[in-house]
Amino acid sequence: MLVIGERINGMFAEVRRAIEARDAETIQRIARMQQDAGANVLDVCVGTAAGDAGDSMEWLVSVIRRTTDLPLCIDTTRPEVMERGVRAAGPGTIINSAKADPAVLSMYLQMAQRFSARLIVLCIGAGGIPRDAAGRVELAALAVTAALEAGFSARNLFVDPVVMPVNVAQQQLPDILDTIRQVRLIADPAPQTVIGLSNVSQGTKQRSLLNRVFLALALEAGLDAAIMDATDRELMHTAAAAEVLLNRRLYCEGFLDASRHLR
Ligand code: THG
Repeated sequence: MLVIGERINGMFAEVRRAIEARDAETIQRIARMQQDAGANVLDVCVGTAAGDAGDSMEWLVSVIRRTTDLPLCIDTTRPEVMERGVRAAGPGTIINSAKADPAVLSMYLQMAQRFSARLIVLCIGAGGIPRDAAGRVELAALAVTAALEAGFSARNLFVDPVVMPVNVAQQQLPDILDTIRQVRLIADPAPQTVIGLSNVSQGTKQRSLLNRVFLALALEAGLDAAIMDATDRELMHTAAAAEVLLNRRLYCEGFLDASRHLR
């Protein structure tokens, strides 16, 4: 699976302070820590940090770029902030994210093509987040159609079913797993799937346990990528073990010890 490290996000107080103080060392330390833990991509989100979000995004990306070559996942709802981040990050970047609304989608597909980027599409339409799997898959199909019509390979599209916290919308979690299962049937080649894993445990006490189990369930459903806490060793070991047990990765003695080096 593709592990997208979630920690460079202004949602975390330490990161917000580092952005506001233009403290490059703190950001670079968090970037290297996630890379060393096995992250394949780093999510980059300014969050609610004070100041101009575009300036902050460009600063974050340039600071991370000086310490690692990992692809970045530029996380913002604002197109002008997105463009500055994607431009600074270089090719292979993931645009995070577009809603499944035709006008928005078309604008982001063009941006992705202009910068040779991949694109995450959220299963959020004009009517918000659909309540069931069928509604989410319908939005995913709309996004895939728009991508193919624009000449954008479905392989470079990530569908995000939008994970809700278990204490807010428990009944939607099976629908999210069903969406992951069904998205691969939309087209051949199929779009990929991605989730914001930590959403599932927000506001709960057993965060790591809930994250681990939901990741194993989502991998069984066919998940390709997750924005997650790569520095949670138990979580990373769960991913490795689940991939072995699903025959996605070769079993060998000591695979848990070696799991950091296998991805
Ligand atoms: N889909 C996509 N992108 C996303 C999400 C998604 N980006 C943001 C988010 N969801 C994924 N990243 C995080 C990062 C942190 C947390 C959850 C998801 C988190 N933060 C602590 C909290 O809220 O309790 C912050 C605690 C602190 O302040 O230290 O849990 O779904 N495409």
